[in-house]
Amino acid sequence: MGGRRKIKAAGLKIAIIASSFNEFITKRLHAAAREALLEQGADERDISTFWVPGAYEIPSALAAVADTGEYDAAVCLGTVIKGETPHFDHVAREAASGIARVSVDNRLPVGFGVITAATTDQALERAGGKRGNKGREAALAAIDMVHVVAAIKGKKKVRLRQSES
Ligand code: INI
Repeated sequence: MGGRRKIKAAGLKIAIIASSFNEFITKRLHAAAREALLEQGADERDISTFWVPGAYEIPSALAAVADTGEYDAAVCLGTVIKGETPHFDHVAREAASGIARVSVDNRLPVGFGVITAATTDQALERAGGKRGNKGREAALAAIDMVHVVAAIKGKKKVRLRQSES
């Protein structure tokens, strides 16, 4: 991800939904997502993590989170690896489309941090390796979207991005 404007997570209540399948990778996404939220000013007590069995279960947990009406944003984390099962395509598709649907239907800003990769090595590259960390990216996107939506509702003009480098 390129430059990032100053965004703030102070005062935001954020749910992280993470799937336990391929947990050794998703844990890295989770650590980076939490770190990004805290770095952006979120209070530890305002971050709740809910672990689900696999990526397929993320949308229903996200719907439950949305139903509470208590969260400003959510971050969805998971790792789907093609090598492991022929039903990779179903899991990856349902996770992605379910997350998008729940997010849009509930007007809940959600960061998408579900890795879909052909191999474990490719997944690790995206979980803190040479291709960054999808967990961090998703956390920053979620809080970014809280501010974008607020600006749209307030009809304010905002600069969405500014270069850091
Ligand atoms: N779940 C994942 O999160 N990642 C995977 O790679 C995966 N594969 O490959 O099977 C996976 N499957 C489990 C699925 O998400 C459900 O938990 C399971 O089908 C029970 O509903």
